Amino acid sequence: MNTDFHARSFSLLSEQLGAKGIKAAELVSRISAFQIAVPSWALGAGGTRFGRFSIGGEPRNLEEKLEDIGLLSKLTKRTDAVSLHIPWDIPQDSQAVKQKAASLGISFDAMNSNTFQDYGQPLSYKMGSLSNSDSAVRAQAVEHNLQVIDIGKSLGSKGLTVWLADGSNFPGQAHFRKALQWTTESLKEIYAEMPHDWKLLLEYKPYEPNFYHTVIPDWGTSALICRQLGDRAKVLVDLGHHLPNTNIEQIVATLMHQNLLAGFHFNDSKYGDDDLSTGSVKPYQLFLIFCELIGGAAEGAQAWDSISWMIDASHNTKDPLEDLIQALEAISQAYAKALLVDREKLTQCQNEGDVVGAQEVLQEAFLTDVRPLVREARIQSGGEAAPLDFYRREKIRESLIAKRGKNAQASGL
Ligand code: AFD
Ligand code: MN
Ligand code: MN
Repeated sequence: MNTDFHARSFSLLSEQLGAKGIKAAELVSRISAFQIAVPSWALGAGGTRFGRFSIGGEPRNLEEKLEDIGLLSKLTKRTDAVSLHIPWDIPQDSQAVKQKAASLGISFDAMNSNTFQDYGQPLSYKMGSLSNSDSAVRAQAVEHNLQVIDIGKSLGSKGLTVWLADGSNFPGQAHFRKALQWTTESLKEIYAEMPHDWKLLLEYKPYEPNFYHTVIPDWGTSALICRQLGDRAKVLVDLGHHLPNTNIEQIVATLMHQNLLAGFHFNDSKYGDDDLSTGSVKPYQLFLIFCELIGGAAEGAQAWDSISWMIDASHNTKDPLEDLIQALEAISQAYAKALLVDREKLTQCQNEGDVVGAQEVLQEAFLTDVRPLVREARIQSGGEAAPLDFYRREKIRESLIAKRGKNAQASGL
């Protein structure tokens, strides 16, 4: 990136924004402060049930995953936390892992439990976990979540994300109400043991891996359960966990209205839980979600700092680190654009029924090229002006392959 080009584009944009009474310096500091956690499982090539294509140089263990996130943090200055998945990321020595992470400027975001696979535990989760009709399986799944909390406590995490694959594939297979009741009772046991400075992020998903029903299929069911657990249980919105054309920005507004938004798993999709790079398919939707977040926080619906931000994407085709560089950029751009919305004018248009005017307010912000702001935030924080160019110019993937091997498999199941 030509620094002179950046200086000129940043100064021109600052002037344009200044003419609207917007201080570029303030935007830059808000963008710099906005950090997004990276999931440990996104650092290796993803896969589908139709196969997985290794990228080479993937992390082989938790320490190497932390190194990759440390690199992302150094280049982009947009991430300072990792979200672990247990049992994929069981630390052999928690203190050593914590020290390694601290040396890289990485903290531990919410922990993710896993009762959607069998990994040698005594009782199978094939017919469900927290919702299983066998109380012994439910007890085992509760115990697993408590173990995940214990590991999280040793690392300094303050959150437990629960996503359940529980559901059924055929009509008649499950008892809808009993499955929901057992799930709620099991979550109550987990919640009761959770430290008082932790929060439970309850994730919903309409289908997959079960294709007839999922016990927690939507934001409403998650909210109903959270209400029965307590005020530190809130709803986690994974962008890919909605049926096509769902109005996600409305869900975000509704949850904030009840102070029930736990946070996000950012990704993008065309059809289902495709786990594509955030912002690669529906950037306008991502912008509209940030409009609700910024408006909701500004109007006191829910505090910005009470919301967790994390990417949850992983797929077969991109270099995982390049994918994450693009995702972090897209999230920062959507956030920056949403900060430009003239909310006073928007409210006036809404009150006056000026539909065209309201769209103009949103489009004015969305169509502003905010890359100079995001780049300035990166540079001022000591990051690279153009992280992707740097990553390729310095042949970082090639050096990871040389160090870790061509077909290293990310640790995980
Ligand atoms: C899968 C699920 C869900 C969960 C993630 C990590 O769909 O998004 O958050 O695995 O457990 O992507
Ligand atoms: Mn998710
Ligand atoms: Mn998912």
